[in-house]
Amino acid sequence: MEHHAARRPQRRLLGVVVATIALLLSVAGPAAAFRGGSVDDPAARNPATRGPTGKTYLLNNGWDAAHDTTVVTGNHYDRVYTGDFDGDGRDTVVYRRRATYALGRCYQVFGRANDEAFVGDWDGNGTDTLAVRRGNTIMLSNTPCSGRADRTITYGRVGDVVLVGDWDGDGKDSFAVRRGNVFYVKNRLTGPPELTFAYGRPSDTVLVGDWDGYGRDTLAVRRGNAYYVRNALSAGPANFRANYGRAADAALVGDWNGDNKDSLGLRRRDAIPAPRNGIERIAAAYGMSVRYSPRPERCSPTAAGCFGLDRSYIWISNTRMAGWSTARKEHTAWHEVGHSMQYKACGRMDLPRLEQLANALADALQGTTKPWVSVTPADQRNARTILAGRCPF
Ligand SMILES: [Ca+2]
Ligand SMILES: [Ca+2]
Ligand SMILES: [Ca+2]
Ligand SMILES: [Ca+2]
Repeated sequence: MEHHAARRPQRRLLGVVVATIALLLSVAGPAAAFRGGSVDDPAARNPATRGPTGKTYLLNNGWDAAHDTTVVTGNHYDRVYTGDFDGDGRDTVVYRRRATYALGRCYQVFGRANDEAFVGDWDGNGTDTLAVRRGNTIMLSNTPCSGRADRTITYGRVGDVVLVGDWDGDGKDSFAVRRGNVFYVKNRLTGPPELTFAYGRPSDTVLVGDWDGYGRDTLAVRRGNAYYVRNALSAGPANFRANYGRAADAALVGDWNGDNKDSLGLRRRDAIPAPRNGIERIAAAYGMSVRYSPRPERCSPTAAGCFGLDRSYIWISNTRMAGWSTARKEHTAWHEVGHSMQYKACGRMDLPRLEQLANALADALQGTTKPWVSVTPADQRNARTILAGRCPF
């Protein structure tokens, strides 16, 4: 279709993932690191316990039911962002490991592992760059691939949900704070909010995008697989509703084809067969399935179960587990889930006391009071830090 809006001097946009339910939100508090820029799912603000999984991204340039592009990137447990990091007018999906961001043109090291990260075009030059938030301080970079912040500002309150968008269409992104279903929008990086309005419900997932291509970002809310899109920053009915994907998909926002209109992308995990036992149910609750190995040495000479970043399943040896109690087998499944949380929280697997910490996580997830053999109080403390969405190392 002919595109009639003047081409904006840039593209903003980003959006990050997050999905599903948060059983453990109560331990998360406001702390955790990661909702990223323009998508906020209140049920999934803790990146370690309920961050989405999958490495397949279905990008749709319109609002029909069929996606236009399939992208596979990163591993199943990476945290991802979207943005136009090379300034070609198209957004791409990039992943983050610890404080390193794989932006395509470079691996940018910026901020710290527990920082919340945002993507935006802060200076309006057409290229998105990163910002990180620590407490109520935001450090902005306008220099692609640089590890140094160009500007530091104080913004909102610790624990606020911060969104990014070009609210006034001047080509520069700025922030908004979400408190419940009230949005406080600023078009400059400092000063009081210029616009305050209510939209949707506090429990809604909110997405930010320039849906109509007129240059201004507005909101959409998601309920299940229904998206209610509004083209004005004000209370009022949705301009349109679209159904897309599955409720279990995590949503991303971007202008994938460079037509100046933002649309949806979905992060889809691999299919999980219907669980047939306790181990499979535990895995499924965290986006994984279970495969069985006839040989006990399948993963390593000592491994009973096996977790890998390159796979969306737990590998378990029935041979090795023969004669084990159900509780011990299920502990193994929780242990492997613990490994996925270690990675989500820390972005790496070469952590101190990796196996003992996974056992401490398994204990905590099961609500066990008696620690698993060789789990120390320090392991338990580190497990609590991970369950709160932060890396303890
Ligand atoms: Ca691009
Ligand atoms: Ca820029
Ligand atoms: Ca702006
Ligand atoms: Ca587009």
